[in-house]
Amino acid sequence: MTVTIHFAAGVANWAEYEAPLRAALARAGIAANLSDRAADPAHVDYIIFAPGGVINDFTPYTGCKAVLSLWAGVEKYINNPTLTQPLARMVNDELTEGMVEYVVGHVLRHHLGMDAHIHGQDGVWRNTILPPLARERTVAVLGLGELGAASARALAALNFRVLGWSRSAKAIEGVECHSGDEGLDHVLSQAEIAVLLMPLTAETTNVLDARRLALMPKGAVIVNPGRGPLIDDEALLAALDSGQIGHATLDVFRVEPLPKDHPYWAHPRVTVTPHIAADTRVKSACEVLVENIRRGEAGLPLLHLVDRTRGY
Ligand code: NDP
Ligand code: OXD
Repeated sequence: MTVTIHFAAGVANWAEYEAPLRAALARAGIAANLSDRAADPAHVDYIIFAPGGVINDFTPYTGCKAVLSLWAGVEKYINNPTLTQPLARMVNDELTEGMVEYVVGHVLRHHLGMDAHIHGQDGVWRNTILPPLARERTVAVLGLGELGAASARALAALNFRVLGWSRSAKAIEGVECHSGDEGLDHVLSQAEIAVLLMPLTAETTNVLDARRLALMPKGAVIVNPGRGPLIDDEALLAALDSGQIGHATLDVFRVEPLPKDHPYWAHPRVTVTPHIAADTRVKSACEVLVENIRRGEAGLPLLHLVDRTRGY
């Protein structure tokens, strides 16, 4: 039996993915008709997809057993009314490792006050302002899913006092977990550094608004590798200007690439990283895609299915 797979995740991705995907399918013993062009949509068994991919209307894909996303975040197409097939998002160890490294790196930068030494080599021996130990620093991780939980654990392993926040209640060793609206206010009011790792949904849009930014300790730092619209940009800029927020390290934005004239680029208290916090790495992504195809063909539940009622 040959499965038909339509790779609809863009030309650049096809160039990178074709060979490793064919190799992973062969390793799994799956005979596949894999193409970036679907001759007959009705006969496609699986669609591999990414934002900016070539399909907007999934209706003709009447036999499609699943849409497999190359991205972890699915907000750009979860609300496409024609996408009724099971939708699996990308989760894999390398994606998680990349995010943990980004989060730990940027949290340590702010915790240790590295900028003062990197940018301040002016011949003055300033040895009086020392960072506290990590155990004396409170870091909040908002979103305790695949990426947030792993990041929270890594920060806890470095001895940070880690507060976590998620939609449903969680128990993670070394992390003080909270949920619900009151939980968020409680967490933010103590967060010297807050890391945002929620998905973008109707509920999480502008979750960091002016009121919540004002709850944070003065000079607090935001690290956002989640999604741009989690933060009210106007409110953040005002909070940065007033010093209420000491710095924001932002990887994701409402419009990407971030427009050249956006105030974030020139703001002295903002670090822009160009949506590079955690890349989907081809080899490990292919393993997950192929495992899901194997499961689909074996009648087993697919991994990492998106729950459309939750929106992520
Ligand atoms: P998960 O779905 O595994 O985790 C999401 C977490 O957010 C869960 O803990 C969930 O709560 C929580 N959450 C969702 N809605 C709410 C809410 N309304 N209130 C409180 N908590 C909420 O996602 P991942 O960890 O895999 O990824 C998180 C996001 O990271 C992605 O959606 C994407 O936007 C972003 N991302 C960014 C990348 C980058 O390079 N910048 C790379 C990859 C992902 P609960 O546990 O209760 O469900
Ligand atoms: C993703 C991302 O969602 O890269 O995978 O942001």
